[in-house]
Amino acid sequence: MSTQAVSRQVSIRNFAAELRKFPEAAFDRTEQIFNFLQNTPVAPDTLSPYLTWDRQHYTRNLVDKTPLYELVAICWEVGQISSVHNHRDQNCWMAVPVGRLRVENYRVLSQDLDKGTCQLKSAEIVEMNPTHPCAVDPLEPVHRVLNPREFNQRAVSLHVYSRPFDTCVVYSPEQGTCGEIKLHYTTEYGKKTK
Ligand code: CSS
Ligand code: FE2
Repeated sequence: MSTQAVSRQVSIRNFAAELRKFPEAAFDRTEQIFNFLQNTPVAPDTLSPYLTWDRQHYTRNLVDKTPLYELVAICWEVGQISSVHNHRDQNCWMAVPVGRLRVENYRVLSQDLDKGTCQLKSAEIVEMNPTHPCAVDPLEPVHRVLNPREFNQRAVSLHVYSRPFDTCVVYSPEQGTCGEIKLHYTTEYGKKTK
């Protein structure tokens, strides 16, 4: 029999309220917020105002934003994949209250953003699910997230990005190219973005 304590689920509202209590210093390292995610699973039924689905692309739904971080709910249809990207050398934590997701990390061997060229090498692969959140390694921050066909279910992830960011660098490991893109929200605080 498992003796592991099962953490009680909290509403996304309480999760966001608790996150707001952390001091600035907590967002400069990964450990404290990672522990918070690990100990504070979000009840899936409370996420409904933030869930939007699009067959063409995963959706990005803003839940909360402060000068220190943004909290974004991302909805993944079966088979959807993010580009290979970085987080602007900032911190990112992810929890997966619904379904499972795979994170594939890459090592950047070289990068020249002005020329738009790069060399990437595949690194670790980790799975996230309701009991396994993850923190992006600040030393190896390039990755993609995917909801593989074989998982055969929709997934929802919660992302804490510190600081808030609206651009990132995307990479094509096969072609050895990279470039900056702008990020958009599908909904903000439960309402469609204009
Ligand atoms: N960083 C991607 C999602 S995968 S972590 C995004 O915000 O769109
Ligand atoms: Fe990411």
